[in-house]
Amino acid sequence: MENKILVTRSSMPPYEEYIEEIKDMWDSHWITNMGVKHIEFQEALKKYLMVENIDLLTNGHMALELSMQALNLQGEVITTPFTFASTTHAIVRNGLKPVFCDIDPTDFTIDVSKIEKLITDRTCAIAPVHVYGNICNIEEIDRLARKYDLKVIYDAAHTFGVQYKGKGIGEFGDVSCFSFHATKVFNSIEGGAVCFRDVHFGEKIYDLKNFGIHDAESVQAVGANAKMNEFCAAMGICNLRHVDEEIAKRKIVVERYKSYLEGINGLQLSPVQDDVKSNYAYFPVVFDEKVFGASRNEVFAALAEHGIGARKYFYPLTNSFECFHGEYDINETPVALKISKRVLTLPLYADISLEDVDKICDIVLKCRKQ
Ligand code: T4K
Repeated sequence: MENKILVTRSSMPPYEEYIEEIKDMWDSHWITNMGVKHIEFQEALKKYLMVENIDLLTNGHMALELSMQALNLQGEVITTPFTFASTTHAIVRNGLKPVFCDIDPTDFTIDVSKIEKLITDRTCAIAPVHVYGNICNIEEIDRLARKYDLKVIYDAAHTFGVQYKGKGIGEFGDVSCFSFHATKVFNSIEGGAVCFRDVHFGEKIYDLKNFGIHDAESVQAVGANAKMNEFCAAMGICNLRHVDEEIAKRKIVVERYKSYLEGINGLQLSPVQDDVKSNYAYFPVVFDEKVFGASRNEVFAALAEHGIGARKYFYPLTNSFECFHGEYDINETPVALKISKRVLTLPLYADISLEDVDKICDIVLKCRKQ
């Protein structure tokens, strides 16, 4: 592990800062179930993410799963297979049917021109994913949702702190689900949040994350246990103090990568999106083997030989998972299929040295067969 450069590395606050933050708990003995840290973290996040309503959960996955339950969805949900297992699993675990839409070849989010023909009388919602920090076409999704009376649940796991047209990204759709997992731009060790429009939805989520318990003598829903504990909330409070600095450092790393890889024939990088304040979450590179002179898998192997752990996010597509027993046809999402076979996310975190970035780019470029 020691000399390896991995795809990411968790941001940690100064040790003393965290110890100071958790000290009170040795007096109070209150370590979970919506304690003071939970409340403080939630308020701080509400401000930082610029959202009206927010609730904390144990992770991003439970944010998605319980949101779909709270919305009382039934039938089909239009989504994409170019995502982490979580998005699709949240749909299936709610007894809903995922209907896979293809992705846009430039920003890897749902291709809005292909949504309408997937809508049937069984469609109840759209679950689009903001991928790598790139945001979906929010206006068009909003228009379709209104036209067909559909709910919109954004998977915003990759878009912590992203703003669109000066608004927090969590303000769009009916619900946006964030992840604060250790591998994300911002972490609370494990953690997640839902940002939502409807206060009634908020009341439901609050109950659902606590077994559906409404009060001491009334259990109104079949809920789960998805409460964020006080140690995670304390980590979140500390990391939030440093997140702007971390994002600024990520930007420098991304610019360094671009200085080597932008404009190279056969390499496609993530776009800079209009009106978007980015969080520099991931650095994906799509390799066109014929033009570049090396395949994604060859580059992956060359990096691995040097102890560099790039990752194939997102490969395989979720609609090809064994657990679905061939229920879905991957050829119905050809762009997603093509990108998933060609994409590699290169190491990106605030403290990666620019020398390491240079080394990674050098290895990538040397893979080309002359
Ligand atoms: N929706 C989307 C679009 C998502 O990407 C995710 C999660 C979710 C929903 C669900 O949110 P959560 O329920 O997780 O909050 C990782 C993460 O576990 C997962 O959170 C994340 N997406 C996904 C993209 O990546 P793995 O299996 O690739 O993680 P792992 O353990 O291989 O870690 C990757 C690298 O991170 C390691 O090589 C080193 C570094 N690392 C990892 C850990 C666990 C650290 O530096 N510290 C750590 O503690 O899934």
